[in-house]
Amino acid sequence: MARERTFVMVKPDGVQRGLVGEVVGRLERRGLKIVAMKMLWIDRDLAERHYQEHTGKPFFEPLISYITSGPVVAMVVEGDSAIKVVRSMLGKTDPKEASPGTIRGDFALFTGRNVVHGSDSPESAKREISLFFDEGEIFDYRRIDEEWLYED
Ligand code: IDP
Ligand code: MG
Repeated sequence: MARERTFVMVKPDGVQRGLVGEVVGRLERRGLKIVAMKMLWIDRDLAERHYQEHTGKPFFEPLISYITSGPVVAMVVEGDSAIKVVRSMLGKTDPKEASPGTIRGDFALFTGRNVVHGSDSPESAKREISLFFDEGEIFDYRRIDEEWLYED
Protein backbone atom coordinates (compact mmCIF):
# COMPACT_ATOMS: atom_id res chain seq x y z
CA MET A 1 0.00 0.00 0.00
CA ALA A 2 1.41 3.36 -1.01
CA ARG A 3 -0.26 6.08 0.96
CA GLU A 4 0.26 9.39 -0.81
CA ARG A 5 -0.76 13.00 -0.41
CA THR A 6 -1.63 15.17 -3.37
CA PHE A 7 -2.62 18.78 -3.91
CA VAL A 8 -6.05 19.42 -5.41
CA MET A 9 -7.64 22.75 -6.22
CA VAL A 10 -11.08 23.79 -7.41
CA LYS A 11 -10.17 26.65 -9.75
CA PRO A 12 -12.07 29.98 -9.89
CA ASP A 13 -14.51 28.76 -12.56
CA GLY A 14 -15.33 25.71 -10.43
CA VAL A 15 -16.06 27.89 -7.41
CA GLN A 16 -18.16 30.34 -9.47
CA ARG A 17 -20.10 27.49 -11.05
CA GLY A 18 -20.96 25.91 -7.71
CA LEU A 19 -18.87 22.79 -8.29
CA VAL A 20 -16.94 22.71 -4.99
CA GLY A 21 -19.31 20.19 -3.42
CA GLU A 22 -19.33 18.06 -6.56
CA VAL A 23 -15.52 17.84 -6.62
CA VAL A 24 -15.14 17.26 -2.87
CA GLY A 25 -17.99 14.72 -2.93
CA ARG A 26 -16.41 12.70 -5.71
CA LEU A 27 -13.06 12.59 -3.89
CA GLU A 28 -14.70 11.60 -0.61
CA ARG A 29 -16.90 8.92 -2.15
CA ARG A 30 -13.90 7.41 -3.88
CA GLY A 31 -12.39 6.86 -0.45
CA LEU A 32 -9.85 9.65 -0.61
CA LYS A 33 -9.41 11.59 2.60
CA ILE A 34 -9.41 15.39 2.79
CA VAL A 35 -6.59 16.18 5.23
CA ALA A 36 -6.46 19.97 4.62
CA MET A 37 -8.77 22.45 2.93
CA LYS A 38 -9.13 26.22 2.57
CA MET A 39 -10.54 28.93 0.34
CA LEU A 40 -8.11 31.59 -0.80
CA TRP A 41 -7.71 34.17 -3.51
CA ILE A 42 -4.36 33.44 -5.17
CA ASP A 43 -2.15 36.47 -5.82
CA ARG A 44 0.16 36.84 -8.79
CA ASP A 45 3.26 35.79 -6.87
CA LEU A 46 1.74 32.52 -5.67
CA ALA A 47 0.22 31.87 -9.12
CA GLU A 48 3.60 32.29 -10.82
CA ARG A 49 5.27 30.00 -8.29
CA HIS A 50 2.56 27.35 -8.54
CA TYR A 51 2.76 27.32 -12.35
CA GLN A 52 6.53 27.95 -12.60
CA GLU A 53 7.02 25.03 -15.02
CA HIS A 54 4.86 26.89 -17.56
CA THR A 55 6.77 30.19 -17.39
CA GLY A 56 7.27 31.63 -20.87
CA LYS A 57 4.68 29.42 -22.59
CA PRO A 58 2.06 31.17 -24.76
CA PHE A 59 -0.74 30.32 -22.32
CA PHE A 60 1.18 31.48 -19.23
CA GLU A 61 -0.31 34.99 -18.95
CA PRO A 62 -3.91 33.87 -19.58
CA LEU A 63 -3.33 31.06 -17.06
CA ILE A 64 -2.14 33.51 -14.39
CA SER A 65 -5.15 35.80 -15.02
CA TYR A 66 -7.50 32.79 -14.88
CA ILE A 67 -6.16 31.37 -11.63
CA THR A 68 -6.13 34.79 -9.91
CA SER A 69 -9.61 35.79 -11.19
CA GLY A 70 -11.54 34.67 -8.09
CA PRO A 71 -11.31 32.53 -4.99
CA VAL A 72 -10.22 28.90 -5.22
CA VAL A 73 -10.61 25.96 -2.85
CA ALA A 74 -7.28 24.27 -2.13
CA MET A 75 -7.00 20.81 -0.59
CA VAL A 76 -4.57 18.14 0.44
CA VAL A 77 -6.01 14.73 -0.36
CA GLU A 78 -4.64 11.48 1.01
CA GLY A 79 -5.07 7.88 0.00
CA ASP A 80 -3.53 4.87 -1.67
CA SER A 81 -1.87 6.05 -4.91
CA ALA A 82 -3.71 9.35 -4.45
CA ILE A 83 -1.65 11.24 -7.05
CA LYS A 84 -2.49 8.88 -9.91
CA VAL A 85 -6.06 8.26 -8.76
CA VAL A 86 -6.86 11.99 -8.53
CA ARG A 87 -5.32 12.70 -11.96
CA SER A 88 -7.49 9.98 -13.47
CA MET A 89 -10.58 11.44 -11.78
CA LEU A 90 -9.81 14.91 -13.18
CA GLY A 91 -9.52 13.73 -16.78
CA LYS A 92 -7.31 15.08 -19.55
CA THR A 93 -6.13 18.72 -19.42
CA ASP A 94 -8.23 19.54 -22.52
CA PRO A 95 -11.79 18.81 -21.40
CA LYS A 96 -12.80 18.06 -24.99
CA GLU A 97 -10.49 15.04 -24.78
CA ALA A 98 -11.50 14.10 -21.22
CA SER A 99 -13.63 11.00 -20.81
CA PRO A 100 -17.19 11.31 -19.55
CA GLY A 101 -17.18 10.31 -15.91
CA THR A 102 -14.16 12.45 -15.17
CA ILE A 103 -14.61 15.89 -13.60
CA ARG A 104 -13.34 17.75 -16.66
CA GLY A 105 -15.18 15.36 -18.97
CA ASP A 106 -18.45 16.03 -17.15
CA PHE A 107 -18.20 19.74 -16.35
CA ALA A 108 -15.87 21.57 -18.75
CA LEU A 109 -15.25 22.36 -22.41
CA PHE A 110 -12.11 24.53 -22.53
CA THR A 111 -8.51 23.89 -21.46
CA GLY A 112 -8.33 27.40 -20.04
CA ARG A 113 -11.47 26.79 -17.93
CA ASN A 114 -10.96 23.23 -16.80
CA VAL A 115 -12.34 23.52 -13.22
CA VAL A 116 -9.73 21.56 -11.26
CA HIS A 117 -6.02 21.11 -10.62
CA GLY A 118 -4.24 18.00 -9.32
CA SER A 119 -0.52 17.36 -8.82
CA ASP A 120 1.08 15.27 -11.56
CA SER A 121 3.91 13.57 -9.62
CA PRO A 122 5.20 13.00 -6.07
CA GLU A 123 7.66 15.88 -6.53
CA SER A 124 4.92 18.29 -7.70
CA ALA A 125 2.64 17.16 -4.89
CA LYS A 126 5.27 17.90 -2.27
CA ARG A 127 6.12 21.27 -3.79
CA GLU A 128 2.51 22.37 -4.30
CA ILE A 129 1.34 21.24 -0.84
CA SER A 130 4.11 23.27 0.78
CA LEU A 131 3.27 26.33 -1.34
CA PHE A 132 -0.33 26.37 -0.10
CA PHE A 133 -0.25 24.79 3.37
CA ASP A 134 1.80 24.91 6.55
CA GLU A 135 2.39 21.56 8.24
CA GLY A 136 0.05 22.61 11.08
CA GLU A 137 -2.84 23.00 8.63
CA ILE A 138 -2.64 19.35 7.54
CA PHE A 139 -4.38 16.83 9.78
CA ASP A 140 -3.58 13.22 10.49
CA TYR A 141 -6.75 11.33 11.37
CA ARG A 142 -8.54 8.08 10.63
CA ARG A 143 -11.76 8.01 8.68
CA ILE A 144 -14.31 5.66 10.15
CA ASP A 145 -14.68 3.74 6.86
CA GLU A 146 -10.97 2.99 6.44
CA GLU A 147 -11.42 -0.48 7.86
CA TRP A 148 -13.77 -1.32 4.97
CA LEU A 149 -12.05 0.70 2.31
CA TYR A 150 -8.59 -0.81 2.68
CA GLU A 151 -7.86 -4.44 1.96
CA ASP A 152 -5.13 -4.63 4.60
P1 IDP B 1 -2.81 19.96 -15.93
O1 IDP B 1 -3.61 21.01 -15.18
O2 IDP B 1 -3.70 18.90 -16.50
O3 IDP B 1 -1.67 19.43 -15.12
P2 IDP B 1 -0.82 21.50 -17.41
O4 IDP B 1 -0.25 21.14 -18.73
O5 IDP B 1 0.07 21.39 -16.21
O6 IDP B 1 -2.17 20.69 -17.20
O7 IDP B 1 -1.33 23.01 -17.53
C1 IDP B 1 -1.73 23.72 -16.40
C2 IDP B 1 -3.00 24.46 -16.69
O8 IDP B 1 -2.71 25.46 -17.66
C3 IDP B 1 -4.11 23.61 -17.32
O9 IDP B 1 -4.89 22.93 -16.38
C4 IDP B 1 -4.91 24.67 -18.03
O10 IDP B 1 -5.77 25.39 -17.13
C5 IDP B 1 -3.83 25.62 -18.51
N1 IDP B 1 -3.39 25.31 -19.88
C6 IDP B 1 -2.55 24.34 -20.26
N2 IDP B 1 -2.37 24.33 -21.59
C7 IDP B 1 -3.12 25.33 -22.05
C8 IDP B 1 -3.38 25.83 -23.37
O11 IDP B 1 -2.85 25.35 -24.37
N3 IDP B 1 -4.25 26.88 -23.45
C9 IDP B 1 -4.85 27.45 -22.36
N4 IDP B 1 -4.63 27.00 -21.11
C10 IDP B 1 -3.79 25.97 -20.96
MG1 MG C 1 0.09 20.29 -14.45
